[in-house]
Amino acid sequence: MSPNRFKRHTLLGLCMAAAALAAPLAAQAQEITLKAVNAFQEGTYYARNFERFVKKVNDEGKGLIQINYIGGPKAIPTFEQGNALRSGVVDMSNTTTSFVAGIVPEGLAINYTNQTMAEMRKNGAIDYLNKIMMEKGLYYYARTGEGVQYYIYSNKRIDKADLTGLKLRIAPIYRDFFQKLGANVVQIAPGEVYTALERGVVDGYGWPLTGLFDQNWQKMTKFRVEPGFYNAEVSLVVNLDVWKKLNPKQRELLQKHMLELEADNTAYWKKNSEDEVKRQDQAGIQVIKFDPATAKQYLDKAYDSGWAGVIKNSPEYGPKLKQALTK
Ligand code: 173
Repeated sequence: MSPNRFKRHTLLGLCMAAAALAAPLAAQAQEITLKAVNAFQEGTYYARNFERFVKKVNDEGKGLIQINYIGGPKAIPTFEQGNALRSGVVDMSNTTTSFVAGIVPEGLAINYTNQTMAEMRKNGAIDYLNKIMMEKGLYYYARTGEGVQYYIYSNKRIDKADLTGLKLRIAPIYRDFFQKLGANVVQIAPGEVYTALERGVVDGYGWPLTGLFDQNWQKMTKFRVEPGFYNAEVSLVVNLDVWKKLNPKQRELLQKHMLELEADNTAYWKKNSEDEVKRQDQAGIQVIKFDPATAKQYLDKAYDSGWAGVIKNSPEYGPKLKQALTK
């Protein structure tokens, strides 16, 4: 063998060996694992859609994308998950725009609109919200729930749109409205509401129509105030760097699941709400129904104060969001 041929052989061999070594590495690089956390306790109503999603993605996404679900608020407290996402401690959170309002107050806007998620995808509102979220290092990936309203639940009888003297549990979504009604408000994560009611820290709470029973709140609840207000929202939010890093195949899979989630949402929540109304009734939760004039006053306050809050917190984007979402 000439020295040259020897060299060539050796080189070829080395290249082949390197390729053999690199192959499994390349295959691994195709699969990404997203570390995910849940702002709701595992197994509870607003956790379940997400938990089904994790299972489906993990089944279909082998070799492409896997979700490592590290748990609920015990892993990271509900109101700290936004910062954990932003700093990359976790890659995805099943949360709400309400829980990440400390970072993106503009997100509350999608609760204060009557537009559906499908409409907001179409008319560019979600793209606009994402432009704002991306400036904060977050990406609004998918809505995991819509189609029910929020209510005031109380242990004290309420007969007018004035809650002076009442102590109410809030999340950011309700703050301005309940304060406008004269209530004292305390922000409490869902996992601590039961104890707060038990100890009399609060007389009641804001919450969507569904999801009381898995946390046993019916035992601590006497009244639900009608009408409901706003449009409840639960969503999957992703760390922006991670979102950008996904390759086209990984995105395609997530896109498919986003569409599935958002297509199923409304029907699923609607069906559950009918059952929930009966169940709350059977559990002895009485409905306080405002007369039409009081209801109007109550709802006007809800929307006016909600939007005023968005605009106060975001003079730049707030007015544009209001204009786009209250058409
Ligand atoms: O905690 C809340 O009341 C809240 O903001 C919320 C939003 C969506 C679903 C459940 C709770």
